[in-house]
Amino acid sequence: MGRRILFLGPPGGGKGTQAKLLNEALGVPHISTGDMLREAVASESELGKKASEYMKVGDLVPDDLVVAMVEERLARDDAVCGYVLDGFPRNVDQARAFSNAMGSDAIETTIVLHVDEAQIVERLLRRADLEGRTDDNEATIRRRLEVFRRETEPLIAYYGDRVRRVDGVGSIDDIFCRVVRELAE
Ligand code: B4P
Repeated sequence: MGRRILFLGPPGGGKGTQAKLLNEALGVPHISTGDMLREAVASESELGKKASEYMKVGDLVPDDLVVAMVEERLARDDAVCGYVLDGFPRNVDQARAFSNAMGSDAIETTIVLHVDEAQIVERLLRRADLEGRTDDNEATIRRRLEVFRRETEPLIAYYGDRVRRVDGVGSIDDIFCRVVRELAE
């Protein structure tokens, strides 16, 4: 099983949830650009100030900022044996920049989680109640879904035969079993 894995899916599709489980199972770092950007916003760094204006309306943060952030993270020792990427690359330009910087096999397997739109909105509104994330309101969720369809879905064709499709509806444990099964094949 390769250890350079990308989770791709709509907002609320369970990428972060499944990527964390896989990172524990494989012992390679979980690299979530969403988490990294939220930390930058919370610390009010220069990157955070720039990212915040895009994130609060549900748009993607500019590619150059995100690509530089990921390259810096992957230069750390713990990523030498692999990584679980969550939310990056988010569009074809980021994927090309990543491949140019890290090599064409920098992603061995892409797991695509499928969840219908009604369930996504329900999950994210529930998270809004629990965690208070400012981008989990209905207008921003709709915008993030639109951005996903336009910018991120084309990555499924881009990664071609490296893609494994997984049904993202059900219990978290059941979905994780499906992910592990796909990676084992
Ligand atoms: P992300 O942090 O990636 O946010 P997300 O798409 O909502 O996914 P997340 O991982 O948090 O949620 P998950 O599906 O696991 O991005 C946030 C913003 O950051 C973007 O809009 C963008 O502005 C910016 N950004 C991030 N990466 C970028 C990049 N590369 N380029 C440019 N901009 C970037 O889970 C959602 C909820 O569902 C959770 O509450 C979870 O508990 C629940 N859930 C999970 N599995 C479930 C299940 N099986 N059943 C029921 N609920 C479940």
